[in-house]
Amino acid sequence: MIEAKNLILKLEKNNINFFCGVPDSILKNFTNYLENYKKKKHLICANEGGAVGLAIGNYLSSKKITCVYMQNSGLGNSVNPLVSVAHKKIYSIPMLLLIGWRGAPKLNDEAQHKKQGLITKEMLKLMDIKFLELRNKIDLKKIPHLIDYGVKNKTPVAIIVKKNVITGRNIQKKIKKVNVDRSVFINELLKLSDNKCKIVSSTGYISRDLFRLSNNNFLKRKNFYMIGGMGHAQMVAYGVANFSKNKIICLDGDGSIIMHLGSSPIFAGYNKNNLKYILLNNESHESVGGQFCISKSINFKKLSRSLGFKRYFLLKRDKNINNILNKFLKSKLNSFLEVKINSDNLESLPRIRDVLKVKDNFMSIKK
Ligand SMILES: Cc1ncc(C[n+]2csc(CCOP(=O)(O)OP(=O)(O)O)c2C)c(N)n1
Repeated sequence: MIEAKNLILKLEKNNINFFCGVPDSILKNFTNYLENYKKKKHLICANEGGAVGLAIGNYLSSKKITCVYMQNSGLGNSVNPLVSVAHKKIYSIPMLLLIGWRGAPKLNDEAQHKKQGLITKEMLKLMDIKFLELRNKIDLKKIPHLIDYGVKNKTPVAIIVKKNVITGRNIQKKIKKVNVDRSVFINELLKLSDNKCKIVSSTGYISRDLFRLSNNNFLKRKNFYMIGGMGHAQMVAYGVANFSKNKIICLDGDGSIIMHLGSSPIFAGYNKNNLKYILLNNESHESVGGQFCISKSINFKKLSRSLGFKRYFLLKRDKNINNILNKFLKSKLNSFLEVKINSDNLESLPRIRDVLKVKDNFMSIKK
């Protein structure tokens, strides 16, 4: 096991003085340690491609390499700037990727991580990115050599790391219970929307909680859980609504809407009234450790208006759920509901495993 602090000190000793990326549960201790760093040294980005872009820009003006951290599911988001800008055959820009390796072979992980876990090394090889797997303290000694290789050859290099390798102090974040509880809200949503209403939910705890609360009447409720493809729930919901008469609700998270915010004006431009958008805003990336999210500084009322939504509803307190949710569900105009929710770290939520059954149920294919 490797102490997060020692890993960070090692990187800093090797001339890395800027960290950026998208949070990941495997790297939770690493990003927890960076949390007190100022913006000039650490920035949480909207998506992994953006983080690679930042690393490229940093290098262009400082000649120093940046550490870009991500979960391997974010590798896809970063492929484009890696292979069409940073690659040796184009601008040849060094950087160090630190990748949380979910779904590594022989490890039992969730459905969405299985394929990505198997192809992570292959993807790096295809992109000509030299990498090492960090397993223990001894591997720390290999890092200077890897960074050296990246700097000398002016190319991205990578470290991949499995679960439970990077340790750290268990920081218990103070949880303010002033807003709405996610579970209470989802329960009300399931009660107030009829069974024909279909919900497309985003990655992480939101889908797992919806799954848990819908499970009693699994065959009656038709939900599509976006266990992977973070940030794409909006476009999936749009596609479903496009060819359906049913009411479709996109149940999204703040980290997720921000990851691919460009989809939002497209979503808002949908011109039938069977599609609705709900943002569960806890101002954090709760499912992977509660890291900061830039949503904290966004005024979603103003944003939703300029994205093209005709109505904005805000829900902040449990006692108003029924009233506001009813108005929102009945609204004929394309509407955006922002629900300010508490963070709760409910790691014990069930995992969604039988994904083909979920799809068949959603598409009403009976077997
Ligand atoms: C492309 C990609 N990058 C990173 C992750 C890891 N990840 C899973 S859930 C999550 C946080 C989602 O945040 P938000 O939408 O605000 O929902 P919350 O967890 O707060 O409920 C992250 C970063 C991922 N699944 N996919």
